[in-house]
Amino acid sequence: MSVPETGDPKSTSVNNIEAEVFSLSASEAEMEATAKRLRRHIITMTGKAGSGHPGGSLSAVEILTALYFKVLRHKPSDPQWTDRDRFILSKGHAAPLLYATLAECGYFPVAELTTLRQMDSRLQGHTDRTITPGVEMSAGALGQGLSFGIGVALAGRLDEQDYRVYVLLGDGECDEGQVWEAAMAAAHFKVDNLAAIVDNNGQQIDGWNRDVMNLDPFPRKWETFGWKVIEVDGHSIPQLLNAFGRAKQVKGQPTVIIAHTIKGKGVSFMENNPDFHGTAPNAIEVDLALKELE
Ligand SMILES: Cc1ncc(C[n+]2csc(CCOP(=O)(O)OP(=O)(O)O)c2C)c(N)n1
Repeated sequence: MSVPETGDPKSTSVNNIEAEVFSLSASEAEMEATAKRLRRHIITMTGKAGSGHPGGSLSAVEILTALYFKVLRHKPSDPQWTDRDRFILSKGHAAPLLYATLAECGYFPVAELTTLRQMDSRLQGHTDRTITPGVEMSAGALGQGLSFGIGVALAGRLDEQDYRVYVLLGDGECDEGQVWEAAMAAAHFKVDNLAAIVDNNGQQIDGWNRDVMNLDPFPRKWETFGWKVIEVDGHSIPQLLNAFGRAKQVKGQPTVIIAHTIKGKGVSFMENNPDFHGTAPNAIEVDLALKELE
């Protein structure tokens, strides 16, 4: 068994890294265990930093677990590998989740996670592709990732490469006009090597989307923009894996997976609580959360 040079062997051993190309053999039980570790990392990292975005990181844990531990073709020892599938985090404030996932895969040591948001750390509050191994797009200004992903997908088509592109959007982010311009373009150009995933937790920075700017009827909007729509329970790894498999079969149009999730999922006092959108847990809350995540 070979573990990527940059990784922490203890944290990656359960993920069964057999070869240079990241293992696709993680079992459902291993992925559930990984998801719980990711949640613990998110709590620990944001708690230590005293700032950050735990709510929208916790809601997308299973989405990233399914992608990074089963679906994506990627190589943690070579983040720029030309043939890699591309994962683009458009909702860049969920950086703690992406960093935790990349560390668990072995892109950099798990110990580095506690440097979140420190001066000179590679792990800043929002993603920066120039400093963090495995990060594909610098993000934080919402609304841009789908456009970026279409460009990456079209480049792959022009270069006759068979990689696939996955873009994770927030549902509140879909209040941004640029998302719909991108949605039109992806359908027009029949970008079928791209799948968008919406972390549909119903909330954004100020509360419920339906009160801030209602997106309903959300699936129908995507459909009428020319997308294949798949709806799943975004906390069910089997449902997510099934959706990613179905998306690969879709030809001639892009696919959106609307993943129904709960903001703050896994920590009782954070669930559906917009107070934890952009506020870190304090020391007492960290202890309580970690107990719930044992
Ligand atoms: C262009 C832009 N406008 C405003 C913000 C401030 N902001 C940060 S997160 C957020 C809410 C995003 O909601 P959603 O996409 O649903 O994220 P989630 O609930 O999944 O964390 C807002 C408005 C921003 N980052 N970028």
